[in-house]
Amino acid sequence: MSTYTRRDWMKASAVALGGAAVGRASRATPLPVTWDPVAAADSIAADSVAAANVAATTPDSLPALAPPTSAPGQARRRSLATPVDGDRPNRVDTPNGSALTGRQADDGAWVYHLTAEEVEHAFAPGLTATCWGYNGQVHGPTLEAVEGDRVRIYVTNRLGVATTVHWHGVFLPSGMDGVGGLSQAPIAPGETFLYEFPITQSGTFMYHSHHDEMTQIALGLTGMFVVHPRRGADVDRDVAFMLHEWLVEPGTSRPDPNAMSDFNVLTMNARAFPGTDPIVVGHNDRVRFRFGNLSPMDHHPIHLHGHYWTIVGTDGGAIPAAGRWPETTVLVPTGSTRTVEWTADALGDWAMHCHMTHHVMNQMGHGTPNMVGVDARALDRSVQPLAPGYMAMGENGMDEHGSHVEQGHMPVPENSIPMVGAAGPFGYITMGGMYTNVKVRPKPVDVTADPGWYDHPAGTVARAVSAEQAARDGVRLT
Ligand SMILES: [Cu+2]
Repeated sequence: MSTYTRRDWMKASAVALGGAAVGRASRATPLPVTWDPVAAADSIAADSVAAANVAATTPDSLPALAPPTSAPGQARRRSLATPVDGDRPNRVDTPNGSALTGRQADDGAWVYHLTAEEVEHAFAPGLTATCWGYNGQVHGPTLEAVEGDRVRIYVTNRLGVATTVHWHGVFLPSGMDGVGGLSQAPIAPGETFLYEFPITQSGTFMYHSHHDEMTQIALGLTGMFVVHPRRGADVDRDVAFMLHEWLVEPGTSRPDPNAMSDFNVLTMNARAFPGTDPIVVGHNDRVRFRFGNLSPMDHHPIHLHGHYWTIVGTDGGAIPAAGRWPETTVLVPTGSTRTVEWTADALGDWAMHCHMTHHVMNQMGHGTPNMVGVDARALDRSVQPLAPGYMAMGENGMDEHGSHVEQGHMPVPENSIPMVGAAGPFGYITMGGMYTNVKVRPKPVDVTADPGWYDHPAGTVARAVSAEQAARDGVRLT
């Protein structure tokens, strides 16, 4: 990534305008508007957009969701490929998502088309909801551009209400900034608006609705916006994650935008574990992870096991080398991006997750009484005649919930998933929500398919020991 100041941007814009002098006195310089967005938008009826050589980008189907298998070492291969639309090869993987790299118009501008619409979205097997997204997907596709591009982004509104799009972190003319009522008229249902601006920086940015944000962001109208530097060293893997939180009451089918604290579905690229695809990485690959957070209320400390990373950028740009530091956890504040880079030098299956423990739970009932340490058998016996199948949860913590559901001992409400996890190679993985597995494998590695669980070398797995074995090291087990 390169560092690009606002002054650089003004300079580049001035060059585009034919070399008008830019300096302190440049505030009066006209914005680099070389087109008439109002006239352009007026000329485009929503139904004629496809004919205007703009891609229709609704995917035919979302990537398949399959629950993990439990057998150790058993290969579990499913496609992790990210659907891409555009003229250029994409460089960023968006697990469980898609990418738009733009179509080049005759005048050299890169053309994108986003359609805001209602989407039936699967957070994980067994949990779907009616959300709002772009191009048939929650969240919208990752827009990829290159520093120096001129982008022309058509936004069609197929919602029943007005919307706008804000290009979060991107330098642009104020009138392209997408704040309904302030920067532009809201895009009415059925209308298509045109956003056009030069891209004069590189880094990790986002886009999201900026009209009735509370409702529209809560329902999913967000996406990542990645700008690659025109030149510079790159990494072997470049992966984008949008973090988000939702309230989907068990048995309901629409996220509740009024939630302020009791979120119960925590997602990476709009999937909750076990619905998240693992990230497959080649041994010793240089890897870049880009985290965006458009959760309504919460920050997320994202933690990777087995490695450390360096925090190299935010939505404000690249961090100078002298200001970088190593971490295993990066705090991604809401409304921010954080870009980290690391070397995948340790083979294995590594957890990556939000470290807020409630954020690695699925649809946890926060009204749950504290049953830890309580023997609930008598309670179960007295309630079961009234509610067959009733079982008090939580006397040993929450780890039993998912496995009880999986074994059929316990039902979950309609359209909900267990509070935790999925079967892993050694038993139950007691994590849900904002969790995924990072799988580092010897090269060459097929990063588009799940390689299954790691085959640990002999003697490298933690194990139970006898009192006799412990005694050899002077550890007395009585
Ligand atoms: Cu979190």
